[in-house]
Amino acid sequence: ISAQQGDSSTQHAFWDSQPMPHGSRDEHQEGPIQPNKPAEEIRQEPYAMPAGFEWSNVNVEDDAERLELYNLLANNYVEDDDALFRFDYSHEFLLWALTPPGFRADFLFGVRSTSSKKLVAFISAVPARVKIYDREVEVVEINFLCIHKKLRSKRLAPVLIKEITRRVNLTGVFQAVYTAGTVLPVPVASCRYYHRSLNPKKLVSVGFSRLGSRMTMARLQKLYKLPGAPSTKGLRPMEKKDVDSVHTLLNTYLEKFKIKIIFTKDEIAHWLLPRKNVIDTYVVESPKGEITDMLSFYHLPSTILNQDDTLYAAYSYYNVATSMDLLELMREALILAKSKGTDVFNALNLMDNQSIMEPLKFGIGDGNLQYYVYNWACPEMSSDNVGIVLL
Ligand code: NHW
Repeated sequence: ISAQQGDSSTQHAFWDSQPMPHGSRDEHQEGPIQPNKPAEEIRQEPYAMPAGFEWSNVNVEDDAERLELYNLLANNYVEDDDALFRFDYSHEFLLWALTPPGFRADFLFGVRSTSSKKLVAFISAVPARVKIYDREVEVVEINFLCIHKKLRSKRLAPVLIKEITRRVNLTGVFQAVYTAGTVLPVPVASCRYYHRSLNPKKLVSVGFSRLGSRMTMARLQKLYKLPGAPSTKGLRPMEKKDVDSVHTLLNTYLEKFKIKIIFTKDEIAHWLLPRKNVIDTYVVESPKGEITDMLSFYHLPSTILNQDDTLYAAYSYYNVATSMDLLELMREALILAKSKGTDVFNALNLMDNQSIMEPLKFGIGDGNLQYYVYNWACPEMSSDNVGIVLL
């Protein structure tokens, strides 16, 4: 799924007022665009809401409040350009995505109607540490910005963004990373989604892919056929006892990219230990008991809007191959995803992924995913320098 593309040369009443590079990224000195402010210089009161609306933290660990968030997103979050599909983040997924080590209740909030108390908007921030070129920076990852369809184009999004910036700044953090399908001032990198059919018959029937003029369904199914089970010796689901090894393996691999997360061990446990229908991580254990490789993918289904059906999609997350080719490792990921009922496997052309796309029969998607760093100047980079996957 890709949201619509914007144009970086257009006027942005809100974004042009923000500490983002304007014009070319390369004209700026590397580092913060606006210097950090002491707490007493940061606005203490929440931004004003339009009459009839109020701020509200959303406690995602509470089943009833999480259901409200689930419903807001399931009905109003990201759709593809043709409005055929809409992301359907599951309850368990939202819990996983929004409660990593160090998460804060006041960074997960939205807007309610004062009279009905209905949740009509949301935004989230979770803490992380990233390295951008040679500098390590405390950041938040911003995600799940959503405004109810009936309240669109009323300039509510800038208020949510200013409010989350204020709350994050009050904790001494002045940078953020986020991704979007839209071009805003100014991306640090631009990645492309690729899609690998696992269930071509369903993908054609729901309009995700088309049968070419000289293609038959039988030939298409043959083209995308995969073995029923992986064949790599020592490949097994990641367990708690693997956290230290995976921590070393992944952080070491990520060193070579120009922007990457620096994971703590607790974060490795949170983000990678398997959770059913949310995140799958497999490791390869050598006969000597060493963890030599890892693969991971997360489960993000989409509602098929004109039919009462769900498209089951898996998204490539973090993969490290040292004892085998990345290509062979990713083939195992496809086989595992397929065995779990996935219809399509999606991957961005970041890290070393570009090399596996063609041989593993991925097709290029339409539209880019833009990467942003708030309040940070640095040169733009190509997608193969990106070592961060956001959800
Ligand atoms: S990207 C997914 C965003 N969500 C969706 O696409 C869901 C469906 N759409 C909606 O709910 C992943 C609405 O259309 C939204 C905009 C809410 C998108 N990022 O209220 P107005 C994320 O969650 C600008 C940033 O009238 P609306 C990442 C737009 O350019 N800005 O629009 C989120 C315009 O500004 P401009 C976006 O349609 C990162 C203004 O909003 C944007 O009713 C957030 C119009 O506002 C987007 N995806 O609501 C930034 N989409 O200057 C975090 C539109 O052009 C920054 N806009 O006039 C860092 C903060 C923390 C810093 C801490 C130090």
